[in-house]
Amino acid sequence: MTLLRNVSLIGAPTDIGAGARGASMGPEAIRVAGLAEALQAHGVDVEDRGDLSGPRNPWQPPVDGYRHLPEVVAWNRAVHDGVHGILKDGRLPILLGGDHCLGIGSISAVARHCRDTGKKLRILWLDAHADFNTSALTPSGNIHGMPVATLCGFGAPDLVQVGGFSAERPAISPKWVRQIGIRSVDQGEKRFVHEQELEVFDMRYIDEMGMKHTMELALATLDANTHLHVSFDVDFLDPAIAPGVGTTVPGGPSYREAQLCMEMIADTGRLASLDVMELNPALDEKNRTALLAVDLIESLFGKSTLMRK
Ligand code: 4U7
Ligand code: MN
Ligand code: MN
Ligand code: MN
Repeated sequence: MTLLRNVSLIGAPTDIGAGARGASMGPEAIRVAGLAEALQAHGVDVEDRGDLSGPRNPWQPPVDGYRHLPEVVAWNRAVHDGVHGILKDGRLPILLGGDHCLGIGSISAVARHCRDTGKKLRILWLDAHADFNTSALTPSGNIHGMPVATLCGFGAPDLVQVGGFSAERPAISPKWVRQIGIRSVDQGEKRFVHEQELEVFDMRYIDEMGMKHTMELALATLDANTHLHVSFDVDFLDPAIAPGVGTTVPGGPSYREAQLCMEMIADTGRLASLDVMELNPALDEKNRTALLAVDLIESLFGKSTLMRK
């Protein structure tokens, strides 16, 4: 296995794009749950670059279909620069969110890095939601429901342009994305997902075909030149095991299904960047969701492979 063994943590303590307050406390909760120590115990070199900073959450209603657009832009520029700096140093960034609007900054940095280094980019989007809304489609105006569409060029120009991209030359193509665990998609959003031919392995698919088959398909086209980015929205998990998120949707992957998902990603040896998003300690119980996230991230870095050998 050629897993990158040099990891840099970077926190983005904000809930600027979310519909509930509290994801701003996510980075510290993950640190308290022992992420750095757990990865170090598996032989990973871990550096913590601390937290980025940005505007406070003014908690205002949407303007032209977006809540807090200027603040979301500022945070995403900071995340882009932070993540891009880590990649340039040859390390694997783990973005500690923060809400999922920050996937725009993180993945635009990864896309820029892949373009500059001639790597093929694959994005696994682990989430209960497709996050494919636009300002015209959104029922809430919350930008954490828009990052995938924005990265594909369908979003506010200031966000589409993070990382030097444009609507004509967006950061990513829908073809590079595999969504897993999806079970809540808004009506207009659903039409747009089909129109753009996003590859979605929803919960119905996982129920019928199993997580093993799902992950085999989702990981099928990786090769030695692939940069694999995982964007892990903690609401991917069933709320019975992961209550500490702002947007729970019942019927998510069980503990073992989630572990298998992470283990199969680890087995590819291609993981090169990671987002851990939407953890909301204000809604958690004794940090159990953060502890579970750490447990799953350990599997993503090969914990169970190590146990087998
Ligand atoms: B998350 C929602 F309407 N689709 O757009 C919206 F249901 O990052 C939820 O995946 C978005 O947690 C959830 O507001 C965004 C809603
Ligand atoms: Mn979600
Ligand atoms: Mn999400
Ligand atoms: Mn959420």
